[in-house]
Amino acid sequence: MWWAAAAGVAAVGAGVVLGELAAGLLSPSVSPVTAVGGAVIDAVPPGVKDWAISLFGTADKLALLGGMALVIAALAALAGVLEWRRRFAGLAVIAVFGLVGVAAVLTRAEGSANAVPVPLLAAVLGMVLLRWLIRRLKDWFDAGPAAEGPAAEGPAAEGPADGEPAEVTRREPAGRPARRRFLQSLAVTAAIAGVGGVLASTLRGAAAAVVELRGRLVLPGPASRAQPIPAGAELSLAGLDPLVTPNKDFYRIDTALRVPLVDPHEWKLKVTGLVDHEIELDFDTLLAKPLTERYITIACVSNEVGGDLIGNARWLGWPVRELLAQAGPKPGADMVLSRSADGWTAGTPLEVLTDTRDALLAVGMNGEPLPLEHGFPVRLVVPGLYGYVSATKWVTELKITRFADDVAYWTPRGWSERGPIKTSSRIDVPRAGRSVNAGTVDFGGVAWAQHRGIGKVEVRVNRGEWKQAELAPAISTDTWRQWKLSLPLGPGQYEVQVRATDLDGVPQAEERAPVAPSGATGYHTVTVDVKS
Ligand SMILES: Nc1nc2c(c(=O)[nH]1)N[C@H]1C(S)=C(S)[C@@H](COP(=O)(O)O)O[C@H]1N2
Ligand SMILES: [Mo]
Repeated sequence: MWWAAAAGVAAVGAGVVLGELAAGLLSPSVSPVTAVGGAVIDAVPPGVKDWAISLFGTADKLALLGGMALVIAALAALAGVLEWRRRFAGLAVIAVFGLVGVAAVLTRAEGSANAVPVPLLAAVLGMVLLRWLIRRLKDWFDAGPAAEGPAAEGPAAEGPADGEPAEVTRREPAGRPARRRFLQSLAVTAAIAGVGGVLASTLRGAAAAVVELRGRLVLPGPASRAQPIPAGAELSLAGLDPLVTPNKDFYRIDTALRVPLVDPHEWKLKVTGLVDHEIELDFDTLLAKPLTERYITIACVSNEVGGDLIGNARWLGWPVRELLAQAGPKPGADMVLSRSADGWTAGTPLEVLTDTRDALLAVGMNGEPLPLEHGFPVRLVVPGLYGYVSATKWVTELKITRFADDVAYWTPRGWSERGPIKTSSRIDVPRAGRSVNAGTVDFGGVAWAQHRGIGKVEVRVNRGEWKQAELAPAISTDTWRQWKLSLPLGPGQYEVQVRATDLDGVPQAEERAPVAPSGATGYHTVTVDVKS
């Protein structure tokens, strides 16, 4: 029993620690353990909170974490014992752990969707390890009277074990290998927990420092305010994505296995290459510039037709064209190769960064400093281009160069050198796979053609006539636009399609194309079941 409890503690410990490690890599602002702790703090009645603060003072957080460690260890020991007694009983306890973690991460405000599966991962690891250890323990036990019995040696130090096998200490070698195998497995699991714990806390410490700097940062107000959102731009139709995407729901795409942790005080942006004056810009200098605030919808080239790798935010930043004007690009230059702290690069046409559009060296997203996952402290946001050729996060260098001389990260990997966003539209209501009642059926969604603007959205049923949808007012040509249309439909199954046309009168491409090399095309098509 004691060995089973030890197995529980080691297995759950390794799972929790690996979960912390995964979270530290994927989403440094969210730790499953801290999320659960935060949920506990929020849930505890004020009286208890005051009592804890008066008891522990400034060590209250440490006390909470210590208390959580004790509770987790106790439950883990219980899971071990239960699993020893009855297969799956302990695993069930760990599964509940995992679900509590998911719930905590989901409800944390600072959360990011990336962190949600992490507690589940931790739980699965804990379950696999526990199952493994208990199987080895059973093997030892089953080696029968020959074995020294799981309770014969080690646990004696921890108190008398009431295991029957302890009495039967016939010292035959048959049980030895099984015993050794169990102890080795337990040691391996404990080592995973130990090494993982050291790595996780190192990572967590570095992340915590940057998270704290970000938390203390107060961004200046904009010199040029965001365009007001016109009345009616957000349609009231349940199931539509919000017009402005909250940061925690914003899609995240990058090659960074570990989110770069950039201290804003150490951040510098170098402007190099074919310029009259090289520039080195630091964070305070950047914040002192007249900043522009704009709603801009960014999208990923990997967004499938109907996909959700797109989001609209209110960005705050310094127009890149002003920085480039100070640097003075030399004749012949046609590309800006932007580089991130972790070495990723994007190649953006120089003309796009010097024309009148609001390409920003952004520091703010929806009224906050950039989230770590979205490029803290500084990133590029360029209306009209897919992210892979423009939206460099954690940006540290702009090299003015020529497409003939430099290649960006994705270009040799099967993606086109230039990446203008293709006019597209999506049906969000009714949600796929959901059936609706016959009568008047509401359809709705979004359409985008950044920097050209959406002029028209049409819907057709069963390849019939295109019917014009109602278009919500646009925030600007750089943002997506919501649409809706009500159609009378009797019972049956229907194929519904949408297409958008930009303000130049060019409709989106009908021909289906995959995401590579330059973005998917084709009409978003959904099948709708109408019930009588
Ligand atoms: N440093 C860095 N910046 C990057 C990327 C990357 O891999 N590394 N990916 C780009 C891609 S492909 C997209 S679509 C956008 C996504 O930005 P988001 O994660 O803030 O939504 O970031 C861009 N900026
Ligand atoms: Mo992307």
